[in-house]
Amino acid sequence: MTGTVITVAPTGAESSKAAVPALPVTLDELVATAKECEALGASIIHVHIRDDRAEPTLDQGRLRATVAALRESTDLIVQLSSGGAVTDPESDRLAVLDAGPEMASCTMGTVNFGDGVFLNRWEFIVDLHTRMQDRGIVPEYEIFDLGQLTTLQRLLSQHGLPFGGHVHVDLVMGVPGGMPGTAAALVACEQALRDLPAGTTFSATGIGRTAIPVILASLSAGGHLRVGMEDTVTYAKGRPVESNMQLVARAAAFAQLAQRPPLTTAETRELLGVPPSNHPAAALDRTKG
Ligand code: KMH
Ligand code: ZN
Repeated sequence: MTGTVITVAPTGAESSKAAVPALPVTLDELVATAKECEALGASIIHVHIRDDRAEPTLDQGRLRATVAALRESTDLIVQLSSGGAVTDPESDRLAVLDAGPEMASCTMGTVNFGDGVFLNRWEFIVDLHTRMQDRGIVPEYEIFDLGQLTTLQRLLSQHGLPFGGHVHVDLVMGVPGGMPGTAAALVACEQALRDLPAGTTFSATGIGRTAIPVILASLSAGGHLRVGMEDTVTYAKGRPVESNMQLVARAAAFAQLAQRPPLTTAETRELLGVPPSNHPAAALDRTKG
């Protein structure tokens, strides 16, 4: 078993700055969080951005500036969210790829999402997957329910492996409308993952109070971890999360206890088939359509 990939998802599109004042919403706040979390063991950053009113946005100029600033200040693998907010149109979500990230999320199906619907039609999924292949962007396939792993199998068999040839999925567990954040659900997914290409890796995140059970289940099943204020804003009963650092430090401590210490950014790049940051391919102009 390898060490642990820790992804930090610092902001998300759901929590408001008013309700969660510690949420990083400006570019300066995001870069500061990124540096702190990298120092504690994160190797990927899953990015949603906000506008001047701290509302979620997919503004192209801001996305490009964010990718540039994170690459300048950290060696983290920059993974832009193509999921956005449930209200974002497909065209804006596809255009996220124009900002030239090294990785982007790619969700494998429609799911009820609290009171909303997170829409991911088959044709849209294929469009995202094939555009990422063409542009040298490594996908992270987001899985909100067991059947979405079957959709991933169908996608890969009809449209081929992702750029880099390695398949990496993230189990997003405990969304109201998706699979529960339980060890049993994680094990069911881990079994289904065996039908995917050899070497497929997975991380898992548990929304809200499912965060800790999912961390423990994932580590013991050979999986990796995603943590951050996108998914968890309460550290323990009655204790709001103070910063993303707190969540990354806790994940890194659990990983150490499991004798699967956090992987460096270089090790994570190698594992997931993301070109090294000093490799000519890392400077590929992914912004061309
Ligand atoms: N904000 C959710 C509607 C992703 O980033 O790709 C979608 C989401 C998944 O967070
Ligand atoms: Zn997200």
